[in-house]
Amino acid sequence: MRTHPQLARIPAMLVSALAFAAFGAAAQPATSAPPMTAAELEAGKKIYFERCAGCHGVLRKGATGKNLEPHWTAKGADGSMQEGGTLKLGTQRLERIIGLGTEGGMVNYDDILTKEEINIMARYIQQTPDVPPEFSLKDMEQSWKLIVPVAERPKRQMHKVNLKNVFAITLRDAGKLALVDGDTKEIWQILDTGYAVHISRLSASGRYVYTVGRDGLVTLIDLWYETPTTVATVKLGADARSVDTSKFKGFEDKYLIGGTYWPPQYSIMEGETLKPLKVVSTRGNTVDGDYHPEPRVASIVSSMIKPEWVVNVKETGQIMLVDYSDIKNLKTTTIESAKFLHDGGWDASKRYFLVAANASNKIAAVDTKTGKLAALVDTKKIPHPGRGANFTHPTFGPVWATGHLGDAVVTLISTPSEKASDAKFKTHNWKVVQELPMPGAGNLFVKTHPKSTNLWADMPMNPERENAESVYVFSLKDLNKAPVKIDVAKDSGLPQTKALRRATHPEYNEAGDEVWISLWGGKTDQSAIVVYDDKTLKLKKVITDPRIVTPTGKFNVWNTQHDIY
Ligand code: DHE
Repeated sequence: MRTHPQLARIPAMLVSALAFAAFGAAAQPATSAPPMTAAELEAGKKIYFERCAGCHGVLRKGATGKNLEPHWTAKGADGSMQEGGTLKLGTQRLERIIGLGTEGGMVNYDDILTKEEINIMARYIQQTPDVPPEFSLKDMEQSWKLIVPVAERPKRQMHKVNLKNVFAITLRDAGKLALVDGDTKEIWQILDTGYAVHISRLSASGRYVYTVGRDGLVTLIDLWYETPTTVATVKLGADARSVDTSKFKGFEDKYLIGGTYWPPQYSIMEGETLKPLKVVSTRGNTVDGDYHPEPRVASIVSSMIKPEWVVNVKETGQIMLVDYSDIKNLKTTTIESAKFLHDGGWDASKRYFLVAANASNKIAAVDTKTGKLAALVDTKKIPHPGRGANFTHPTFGPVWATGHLGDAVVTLISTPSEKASDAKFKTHNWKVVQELPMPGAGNLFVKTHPKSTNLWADMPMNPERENAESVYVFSLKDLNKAPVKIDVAKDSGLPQTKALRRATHPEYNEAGDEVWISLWGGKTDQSAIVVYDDKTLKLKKVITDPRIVTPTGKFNVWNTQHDIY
């Protein structure tokens, strides 16, 4: 059968980068699943990986998204649509869910996928899941490219760009990273990276940017060249989300750690070359005591007070403190928290790491000094902090903020402080002290800055266009006041498109007086980065260019290097 023209538009580069060929033998349709041609199966496999696996898991056991195994997606072998009193989904219902989304938080795909693609996906997820191959240290070594050895790199910064105010910006569907000069707001360089770079992190030195693509490709970019240059790449596996360097004194940038969704493991590399050194599986038991075959590595952060990384394992709900002082004799502390661990950030003191256990509607706080769980805080539905935001609340002292995908609030949690002047706030510690009402659910990221009196919150996953395309700004001086709405799509001056132009990921500049918002449009639409003055909330600049497509995360060098949020 001929591939649908929409599918033929997907660049061949992405297909090979995603290594779908490596996903093993073609899936064998379960006896009850609707038939599919080999071309449809391949298309389904590719779309599932790009759009669905992040939430539902490669093995479709479910995490942020529901379980999608055939026992309840497909008809029984006898044609029955019931299993133990549960109504099975079947093609028509699945098509509706994929197209229109659900109230449970599943986004609608009718503006991203064609009708035919939606039909393919509805049939694909009734088939037995494909089990991708493992990825060993040897596979990493074979993928490793040291493009410029350390000795051949510049000995000093070869330009006058203010590196502290450079922004690394993911161009998601283009598989690229834009480096934008924050002072001039000019695009400095656009580089090829892995597909849909999820995060960029900075070296402790501030010289190197590390990106990790959804396809598991880590790219090491040297900012000292006349124009930023990729000096090494390595593949971690088939599907990844997180990286960080070693930041403890004496170990600065000696190592890099990367976490993968598939295979479920983390890998340790040399920080300046990406030479693979060690792979550690995260397979094991959940906090409930059940074995899980796919415990994916979610957020990772490097401690400044010990030679340790905090590695959050999604499906098991276990937080691992990985001591990198002797990687041949690796010691890890495993801290029980709750499921499913996702994203998170430091409190203001940088002693506690707060991470969303999103399916449990909790925030887990780990004390990196004692190596123990400090608290499990109940919150509203599906907390999604990004890295969160820290500020001093007028009544409750130091707080850390998280937004929610599943509820219309921003939650403020009191965090401990060793300052004598904060002793009076101790009784509030690890309690939700305030919930700031938002106009709807669907928040992904909140942000503030020590020099700012504002708290910015996006809501790109809200189903209403006017909400998804706007951001909301709370005044820290009066948190009882409703937030100011800013219509980012309108301010961009770009024409309205069929696809939503989601306003997302507020990021401050180095000075803390500007906020940059990504306007994340359709994969073929020109998008923009819209810059606001933080004090006046007035539009300052629209950075747009035909190459700016699907911008998502933005990482200011100084703020990322120093965990300022
Ligand atoms: Fe993310 C952070 C996983 C969907 C943009 N995202 C993270 C982190 C994880 C994660 C584990 C924390 C990394 C760290 O700190 O080490 N994200 C996932 C998913 O599993 C999920 C739900 C589905 C998927 O298939 O990936 C998902 N994420 C998205 C998006 O749809 C976003 C908006 C656009 C995209 O690129 O796909 C998106 N995620 C981001 C960004 C961050 C992030 C920008 C970094 C936030 C920060 O400020 O540090």
